[in-house]
Amino acid sequence: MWRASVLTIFPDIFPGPLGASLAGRALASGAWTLDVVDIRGFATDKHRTVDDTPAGGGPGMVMKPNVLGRAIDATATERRPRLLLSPRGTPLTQTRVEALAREAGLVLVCGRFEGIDERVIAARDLEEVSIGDYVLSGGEIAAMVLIDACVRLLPGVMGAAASSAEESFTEGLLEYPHYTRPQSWEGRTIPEVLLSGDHGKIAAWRRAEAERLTRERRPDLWAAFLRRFRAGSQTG
Ligand code: JD8
Repeated sequence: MWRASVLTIFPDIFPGPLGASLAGRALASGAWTLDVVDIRGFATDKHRTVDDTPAGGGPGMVMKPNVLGRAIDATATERRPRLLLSPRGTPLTQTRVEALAREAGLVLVCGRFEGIDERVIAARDLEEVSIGDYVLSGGEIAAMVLIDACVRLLPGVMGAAASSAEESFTEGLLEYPHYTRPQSWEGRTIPEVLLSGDHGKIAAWRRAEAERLTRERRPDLWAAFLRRFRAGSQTG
């Protein structure tokens, strides 16, 4: 069973959104397990201190290496990637998520404050990953994002319908627009072609819309798609 171990000074915020909907049902059904480790439990002083002032001076506080090191050592981390959520990490991609979902699970270290002491990263061989180029106040929400992305890919978690739709994003295009009843809402109607019953025409329209949206909104993805399309059409 896929196992996520999360090391955090805010254990109470888990499972949070991971306890609802698809991930929550999969958690309840035993498709994955979550074990939350309270880093503060490995502090040794009366005030259970986990942070200290930065060496060399500067703003904020830094997570202490000894406390965090003990928390990692108390977690059975063998056979699982040990990741540190960090804005300076390698950007997470769907391809990486697919690989992580095939592992036995993950050990996720969530920093707070200005970050964690650099020596823990080296000593416990933590791989830094980022969920995107914006600044969060800690690693917890990033860990939830990563877990959610992995859990929905676990065998039996998602329906067959959703899994086949997955292939289209892996193909590198944005999703086509979706509609449902009523046929007319606030004067806006569902595109005629979707009501035609012509499945060939519907598939072609959706494909054209996916390509248009990708071209308009994500020139980076569109350029990558065109490169693959050109490379792919040379070999068949
Ligand atoms: C972990 C502390 C805040 C980060 C000073 C105060 C991931 N994509 C991402 N953006 N931000 C994070 C992230 C931010 C974190 C921590 C992850 C721990 N902070 C710090 C450095 C600059 N602030 C993230 N994954």
